[in-house]
Amino acid sequence: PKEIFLKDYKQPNYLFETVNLKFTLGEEKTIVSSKIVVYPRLEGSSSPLVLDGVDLKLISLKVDGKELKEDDFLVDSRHLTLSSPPSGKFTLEIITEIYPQKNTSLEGLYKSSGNFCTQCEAEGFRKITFYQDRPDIMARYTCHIEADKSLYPVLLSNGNLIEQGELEGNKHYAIWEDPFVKPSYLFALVAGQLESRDDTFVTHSGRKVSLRIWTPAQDLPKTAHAMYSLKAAMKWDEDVFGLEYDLDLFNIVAVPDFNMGAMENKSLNIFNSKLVLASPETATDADYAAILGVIGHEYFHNWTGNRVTCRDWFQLSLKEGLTVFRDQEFSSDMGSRTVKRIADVSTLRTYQFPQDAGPMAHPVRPHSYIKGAEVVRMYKTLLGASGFRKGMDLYFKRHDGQAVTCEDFFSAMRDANGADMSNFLLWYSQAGTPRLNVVSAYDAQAKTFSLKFSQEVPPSPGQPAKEPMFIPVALGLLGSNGKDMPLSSVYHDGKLESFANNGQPVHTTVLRVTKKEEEFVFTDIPERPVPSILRGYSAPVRMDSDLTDADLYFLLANDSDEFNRWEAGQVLARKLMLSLVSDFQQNKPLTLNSQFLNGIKSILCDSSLDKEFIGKAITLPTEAEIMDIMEVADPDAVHAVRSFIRKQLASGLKQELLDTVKNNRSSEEYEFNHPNMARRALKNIALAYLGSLDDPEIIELALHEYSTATNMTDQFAALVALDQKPGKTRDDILADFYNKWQHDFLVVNKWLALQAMSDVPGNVENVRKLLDHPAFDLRNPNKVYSLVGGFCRSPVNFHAKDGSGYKFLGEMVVQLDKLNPQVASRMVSSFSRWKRYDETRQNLAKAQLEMILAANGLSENVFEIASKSLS
Ligand code: DPP
Ligand code: ZN
Repeated sequence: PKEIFLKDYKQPNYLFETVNLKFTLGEEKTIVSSKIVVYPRLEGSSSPLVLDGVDLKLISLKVDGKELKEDDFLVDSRHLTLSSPPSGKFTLEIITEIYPQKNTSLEGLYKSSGNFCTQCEAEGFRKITFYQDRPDIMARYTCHIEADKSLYPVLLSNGNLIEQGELEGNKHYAIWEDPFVKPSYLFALVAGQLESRDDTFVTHSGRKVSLRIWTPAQDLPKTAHAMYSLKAAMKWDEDVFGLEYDLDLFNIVAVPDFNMGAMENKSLNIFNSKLVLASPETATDADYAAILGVIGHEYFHNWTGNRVTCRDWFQLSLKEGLTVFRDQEFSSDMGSRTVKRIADVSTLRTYQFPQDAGPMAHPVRPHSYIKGAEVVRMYKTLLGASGFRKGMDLYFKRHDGQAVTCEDFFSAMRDANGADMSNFLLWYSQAGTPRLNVVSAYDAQAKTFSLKFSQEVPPSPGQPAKEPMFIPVALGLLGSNGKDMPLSSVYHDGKLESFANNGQPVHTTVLRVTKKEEEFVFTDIPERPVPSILRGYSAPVRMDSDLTDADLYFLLANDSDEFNRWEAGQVLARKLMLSLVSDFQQNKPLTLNSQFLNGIKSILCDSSLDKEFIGKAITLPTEAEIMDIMEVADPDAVHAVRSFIRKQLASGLKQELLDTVKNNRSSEEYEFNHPNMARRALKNIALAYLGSLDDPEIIELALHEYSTATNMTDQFAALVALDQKPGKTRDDILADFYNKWQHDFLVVNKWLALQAMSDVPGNVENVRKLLDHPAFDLRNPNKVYSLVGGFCRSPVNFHAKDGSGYKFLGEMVVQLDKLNPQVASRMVSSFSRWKRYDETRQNLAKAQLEMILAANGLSENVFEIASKSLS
């Protein structure tokens, strides 16, 4: 396979005006008839028309009503080429046969648990019919579906239902028409035995929209939270961005077999059931929060993705970065902004930064979701909320109905604000995480405080040398009383800028760091301040500074920016963990300094703080985060050290943790609201700490919490606490949990994941046994993500020095690739960081990658990741 580059983009020679699809859904095969009105982009030009098509059986091909002769076209395994189509506008009619029942890739049209559904992003439509399957081909669609009435009573597609009726032989049909132009990746079809939860939403301008969430009948009671989330999202997008829904009907369908989380098909979102179905008894607070965020995300795509779409797949961040940012903001407004920011930054550090530093490093363009959202956030940081809104308004005004690029988004932001954002676009093209170093100096005589920034972007594959980036640094200065000092002015670039704000004191400012090295000197600073730098994590960089431990403890106790309070604790924890890792590697005894324990204690016992924030602030950085900042990642040492600190904190703060558990139990009914969730979160983090102790009293406590829990959040947390120690109690409780919940596949997936992620020595054998458990099925992505994906997240077992973990993953990837290349390629990416480990592990992982690459009939998805990882 040949790699495709952004610079190779060419406008299509032919455009499509209308697309009429007809599906005859059957048990053996499905017939797809497609009638497309085609015209050349440039009048009078003639060139071959090349259509994409994979795994299709061509039955008939007509141009302007006439069947084409064999010499007039060419079909190979990926394309259908018409060598000399008519020179003007013409009608192309194609009939193909497909086999959705045999489609285990879950791309294109497939059958899942008895129902038909589609997944077309990015290139699934070419598995349905021959088409120019690229996002810059936007057309108006109708979709006619014909199927057995008893097996498939519900027939759905995009847009409005314009006709339906009965047919002979117990069949029926429905015709859907989508008035908006769309690219093929947003096409969707669903047919099956489904029922809906119905509601309505009246838009700002008075349009009454029918909302329907479709699931098998028995799951309907579990869709209440999804409906609540949808209505909240619709309201929020009107309030914050002035964006209204544009049709009279909005459908969501939940399916159990789905490669990703969800898909924003125009007016017919298709979701992984995991992100729709919830009840207090079966879903945790984290599930509820994820549902809120993803329902919002897919809904927000209606404007950012669907009305304005991507020109090509290198522009993925145009819709994903922007829409992830929008869903983050939505969740922040619905809960705690600081806690949401902390959670998002942790994700960035655990998943994105490691990738940025490895062979799979790529810039925001083509396809980094989370970093793309950080880039959008920086526009808002630089332009302010109202400037950002102006930019969004201009973006829609200019590009509604178009397929555009990241530069178009940038231009709208810049032009709407007349802003100078010179090298900001580098965020889209330069891969790697910038390093920002800060050195401070106080001049008591001149009463100035200087901050010297220097930045560097590490080399990445194909990009050996980098330019300096445009880094917005939000900053405040704390006085010795712990309060923010008012900022009056700063010298920079030979100019004195004052922070005038209509006579109001300014406490946080945003510095624009754009050069390799540059200095900012604050004036009128009466005493040496402690700087709070990168407030709210204003740019996705790795920052080093000359802040002392004392400064960090001071920020942890006092910073008015809650994010940086948390961050100060994390920096301290990272330093501590790295130094203990080095002790561990030198066989020195490990000890925990009392200052750290006291810092955690004072946060834990500070009743003025938000409980969810406390939970975050007493949680140590993940093992993946620490491995990412080590010269050579040492999973055993990192795991030993993190477990050691957890245990020390648990024994040193046992009473405080016990009190936290007792004082935060809830007796009332489950509610999804911030205070209740925060209380559960804190209680359960305390319980998890306690679970690290070898203490019969704690086992009693956890068993008590388990048996008295009235919701899944509390029940699962108790299970997690008990899962930490191998033995009979653990085995019994895991068996009990399965017996209770075996009828509910979403709960069973939690049970699989918990066991897969376990640090119990030699766990690979248990995981292998679970492959044969009736609860497991290699064809269901969620189960694979739980069991195989979960296993790869356990540093000790996945990276076991005997190679057993790598061998397991190698075998799984080869098996999975035959069924579902997308799922297999997600799994293989756990190998992509193999060079970060010691030589023994490197050789073991490399051998598995080579074994995978040597496998017969390897998919392109897996080939790409495995070969890039090795290069
Ligand atoms: N476009 C899809 C989404 O935004 C891909 N997972 O969720
Ligand atoms: Zn998305």
